[in-house]
Amino acid sequence: MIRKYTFGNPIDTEAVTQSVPEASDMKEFLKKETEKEVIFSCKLKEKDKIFGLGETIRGINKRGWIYESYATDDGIHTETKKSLYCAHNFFLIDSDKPFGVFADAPFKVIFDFGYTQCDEVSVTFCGTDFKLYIIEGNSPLEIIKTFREAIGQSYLAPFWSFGFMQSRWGYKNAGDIRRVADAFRKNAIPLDAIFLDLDYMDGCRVFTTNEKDFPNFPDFVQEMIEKNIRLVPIVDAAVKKEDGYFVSEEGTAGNYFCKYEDGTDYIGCVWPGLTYFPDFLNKDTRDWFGSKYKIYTDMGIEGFWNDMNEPSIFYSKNKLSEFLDSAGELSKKNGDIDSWEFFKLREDVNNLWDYKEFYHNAGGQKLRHDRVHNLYGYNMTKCAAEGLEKIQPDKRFLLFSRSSYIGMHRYAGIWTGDNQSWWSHILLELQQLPSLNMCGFLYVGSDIGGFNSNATEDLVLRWFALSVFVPLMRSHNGSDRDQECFSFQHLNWFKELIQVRYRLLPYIYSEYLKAVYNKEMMFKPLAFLFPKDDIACETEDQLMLGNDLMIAPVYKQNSEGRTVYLPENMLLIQLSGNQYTCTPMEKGLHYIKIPMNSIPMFLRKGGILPLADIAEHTGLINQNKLSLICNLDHNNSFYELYRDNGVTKTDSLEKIQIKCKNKKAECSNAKIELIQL
Ligand code: MIG
Repeated sequence: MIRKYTFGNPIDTEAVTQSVPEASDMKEFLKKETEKEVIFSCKLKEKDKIFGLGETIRGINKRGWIYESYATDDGIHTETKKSLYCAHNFFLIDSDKPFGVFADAPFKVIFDFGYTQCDEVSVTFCGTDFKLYIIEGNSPLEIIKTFREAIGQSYLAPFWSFGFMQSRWGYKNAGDIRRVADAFRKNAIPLDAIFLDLDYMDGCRVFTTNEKDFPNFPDFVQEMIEKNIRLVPIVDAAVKKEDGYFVSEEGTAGNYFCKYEDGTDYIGCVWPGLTYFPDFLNKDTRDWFGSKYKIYTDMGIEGFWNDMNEPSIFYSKNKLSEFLDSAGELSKKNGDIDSWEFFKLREDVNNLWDYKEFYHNAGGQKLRHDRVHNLYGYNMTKCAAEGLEKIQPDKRFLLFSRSSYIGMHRYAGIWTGDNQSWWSHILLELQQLPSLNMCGFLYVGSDIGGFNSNATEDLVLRWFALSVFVPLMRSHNGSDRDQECFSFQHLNWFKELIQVRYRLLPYIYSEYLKAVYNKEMMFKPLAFLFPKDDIACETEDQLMLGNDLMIAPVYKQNSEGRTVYLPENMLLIQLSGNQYTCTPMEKGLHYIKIPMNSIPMFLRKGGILPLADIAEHTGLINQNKLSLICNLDHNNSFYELYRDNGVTKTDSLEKIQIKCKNKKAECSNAKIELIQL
């Protein structure tokens, strides 16, 4: 059951697509209402847990911290941060009477989950126009499904984007990309795509290419397609301000950019230098900017990543002038400034823009940016998805964004931004997965090996061993040290891990499709499936992938394995390249040895894990030949495999029943050859 409460006169975020009846009387939770903000609160019992909020720091149970939903470009994700790139305002309180809350507001919302007072939750809306949804149900999973039905079906990524993909901020030219492609193909390491970061553009001008370093770009795209490697270019939000540059000129002429209060175009600075900011809340801007993706799709490009769309601003023209003026005053002191002046200077230099400086035009309504801040990346990406839909209506493109709001999950996936090469960030990724799924984001992943800081080989290997399960499997970094698998000593270990990904693809993709179509979570905390098991409820470093498989990656350095909790008897499967071992294990705690080149997973009783043969890219996977690992329960096991053509948006979903009885495997699709392992 879902109820809606409307406060004031909110703009439509389009997060909820279902029509939800308006309820009245919200008094039970209302704590304080002023002209500026509205606060709701409720008491927590000792055992209550809180789940949700999508992309945030900290654990799966979010209780015991304060979060601010305000999209922020901050690349240092330590445990005391409050905001990351996204605003995913859905959470649920798991108690005797569990319920979910969706704070549908495009401005800042503060979630105090037992931070100020450990037995109280409060939600502060920093504004008075918003919608609040309360979702009731018998269990967390039921509440989540109700919510997911209300926000509409998640984005369907193409099958090829479930292959392994390599990225690096630092591939300077076509030669660098060729070397990467060749290293993968020469060593027969599976690969489906290589990403293009800023350097493929001409001076970071969006929708251009750099002729000097990437000559004959369309030919280069084709050359890679012939190697079965797709190139995926980055698209930044800001547009270079420059006479003669078509995007800049069309944008100013069409009034497509955000404006100062006086109606002149707002100017800030991002990578290309002085920039304008497309007003993605304006439909005309979206139609215009979205149509530009055709420049690349005409060359054969099938995927994009949208970056810097919080939006990230280095400085605004006005704020920088003010700063330089005050610094100029200080410079008269000939270096003799006191410590307070020095620290103020340092703080000011980090605050050279203000989201209150510029305005949007949303259907004729003039809205100050800070009031709608959390919708910017969402609408940039919606604009891309709609543009791509016009180009080829039924084709699935790869599309993911850095910033997002709930609602964007219908148009694209996300990656979790600039993480670090820290062991704790392997665990952070694992903990973000179920929270993101709750909010509808299924095609997700983080930069394997960490984006910032230099990585060690063991960290990257262990990170890979988690990422083989994650829909968006991309190695990306921007630090000095090379992080590609062929940059380290044990190329074969990496190869064996990536090969496992391709073996697992039928299962991973099937579980992804189930989550999309059935509005379910692909990754669940153990607490959701084993709510009566106290140890399972506190286990935050293992997940259920689908209903049959449990994963438990290593995330600590210098460990030969890890302790795993089994909430029931399961079959331990270790995969490495073509090799596999199976060991039945009893319910309880176990220490398990996990070699660097091997991936453990645990199959529940009655489950089947289907495996494909190793392939060098997704196009070579034989979907009609599956090897089965069965964990028989009273001589029976079963799996329902979802698959489709992986290419079109409609009309190809197939549900296939696979059964094993004693030693005999059967399949509802006669074309599929089954091999029992
Ligand atoms: O300010 O395009 O998160 O993945 O490599 C840095 C350069 C801008 C941030 C993205 C990162 C990307 C980088 N970008």
